[in-house]
Amino acid sequence: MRREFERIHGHAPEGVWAAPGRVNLIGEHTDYNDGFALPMALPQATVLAARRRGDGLLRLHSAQGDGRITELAVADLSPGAVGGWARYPAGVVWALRERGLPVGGADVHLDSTVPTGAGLSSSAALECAVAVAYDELYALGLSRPELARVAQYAENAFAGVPCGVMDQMASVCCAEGSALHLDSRSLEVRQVPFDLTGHGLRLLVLDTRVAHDLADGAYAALRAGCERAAGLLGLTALRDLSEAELPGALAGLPDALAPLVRHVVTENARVGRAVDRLTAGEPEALGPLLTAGHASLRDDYRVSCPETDLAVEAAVGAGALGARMTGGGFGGSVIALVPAAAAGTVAGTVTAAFAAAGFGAPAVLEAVPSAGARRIG
Ligand code: GAF
Repeated sequence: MRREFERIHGHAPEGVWAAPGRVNLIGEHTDYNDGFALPMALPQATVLAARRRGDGLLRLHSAQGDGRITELAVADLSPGAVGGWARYPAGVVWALRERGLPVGGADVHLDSTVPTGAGLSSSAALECAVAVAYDELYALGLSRPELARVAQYAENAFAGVPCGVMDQMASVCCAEGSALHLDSRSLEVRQVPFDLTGHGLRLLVLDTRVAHDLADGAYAALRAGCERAAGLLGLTALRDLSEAELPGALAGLPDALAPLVRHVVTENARVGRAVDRLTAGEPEALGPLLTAGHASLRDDYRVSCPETDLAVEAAVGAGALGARMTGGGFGGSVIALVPAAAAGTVAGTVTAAFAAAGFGAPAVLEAVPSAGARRIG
């Protein structure tokens, strides 16, 4: 990264930072309902080398870009003014300034191993890499939740994607060897040890290669539906509805909203059960919770697609303890918790099932609970 930075920008960087992508074990579409989630960071990350500039220019280069440097005047950044991948890093610098923080320009070189459009939070990784680098370069002293909020604000208000805060919190707060129990209302987090190898398990990521795009209207419509339901129920957010209160609440809701509420409430409960199982040292007991979570996303929340449904069904049929889509949905990736000895069979069976259905071959990765955003050089 240092050599590439020097080649591109003509001088040495002040540092190199990394911010990971994530998979979410359970707790999907709960974050914007003030609810709970249990993500873990991936080894795949966005890496960023940077050096401050005194002239107020932000000069961005990406190894995944077209080779050109995107040059932007920090003082002129405004929502809608930047397109493509550069809107994420530029959005973070804009969001920091919106907070009244004294940030200026920088030379930046980026490289990423997080697959894009796979539901693995490549955009959050990009935002969080910029956020942690700027925090250190400009001595801002922001807390991890504050960095996540800045990155989320950049995505919401600058890039125009109405996401919740889970992906950014995962990227900045996760720790190696653990999943992150996140309360999206308070932004309190707890590291929950997730020892896969010690229990003879592996967590496969089956990327269906059906590109999902959170900027399209479906995510925003679901979010609006949840907010409307909370309003009708007289609640601040659906997080405030318990499983015991659910039947009564559902009876009074329009047919279009009831399944959304059922998903959110049961999903929050599944997060609690998953944390209990991990805390008890029984990671294999996550399996049925994952599969139940998928059924809820498929039947109630309706964000799965034929490829993710087939990956779950084939994985479980081939010996996975449980499987579910992860992330926003409408494509993207499935996670499958598998006994280590069955990993090859599960991956092979899913690939064969895709071929038989006429789908393109999925990409198979392994999820290893990894470190959150940090300086690496
Ligand atoms: C996407 C969003 F960015 C998250 O905030 C979250 O809502 C997730 O979809 C669904 O759980 O990753």
